[in-house]
Amino acid sequence: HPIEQIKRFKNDITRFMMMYKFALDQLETKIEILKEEFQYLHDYNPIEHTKSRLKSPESIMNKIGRKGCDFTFPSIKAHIKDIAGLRITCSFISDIYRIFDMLRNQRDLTIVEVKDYIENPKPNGYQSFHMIVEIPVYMSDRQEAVCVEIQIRTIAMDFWASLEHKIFYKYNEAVPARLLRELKEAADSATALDRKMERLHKEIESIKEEQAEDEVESFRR
Ligand code: 0O2
Repeated sequence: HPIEQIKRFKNDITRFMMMYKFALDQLETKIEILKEEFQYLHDYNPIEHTKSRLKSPESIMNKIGRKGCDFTFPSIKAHIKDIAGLRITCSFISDIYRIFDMLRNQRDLTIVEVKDYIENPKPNGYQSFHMIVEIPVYMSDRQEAVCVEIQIRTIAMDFWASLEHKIFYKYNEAVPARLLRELKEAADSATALDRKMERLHKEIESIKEEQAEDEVESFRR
């Protein structure tokens, strides 16, 4: 019966999307653990904030159309790897690679793909560290390996990307040349700021280390 078929299809979509939600929940817990432990060990927090999102069914459909893959759940799962997305914002560039290393060392995570737009920024100036990871999700009747796209960036990179995203959509993708030029300049300024902040951060960290060593020394004497 068509009504029954529609009900079953709706149920399948909900379960399909739930799988991605569970993958995100698990990753967010992992990040929270890393954050708390790192704060305890180093008295410093490399993560400013995290934001997760599930791609809307409409945007999944558009991407299937663009990629030309089949409208079946296994095909969507195999071809669309950013249905679940997690964005991690850090203060400093070195934190980005530190988080990447911490995630890379987790045995239940498989790194499927890495795109380093910090080493190789996009021509428009976009910078961010992207990775696709696969995480096992255990459900009542099965286990699935689920892909999540993780974007790690600094506050300055995030600031730039959100403005660029707004402008891109406002002009319906046909952004005037002057704005594109100014956006590229703004991306260069963001890079300069990130580098300067990193340098200052390192300087402060080494002063802190020296002070700690002095304290140990005076305690010994
Ligand atoms: P949304 O709404 O953020 O999800 P692929 O996914 O591999 O088919 P692509 O473009 O090769 O496509 O993936 P890539 O380069 O890893 O980029 C995917 C995501 O990065 C985008 O997702 C954006 O979130 C972000 N991104 C990439 N380039 C830019 C850019 O030039 N400006 C901004 N602001 N963000 C960018 P979606 O699906 O486009 O959108």
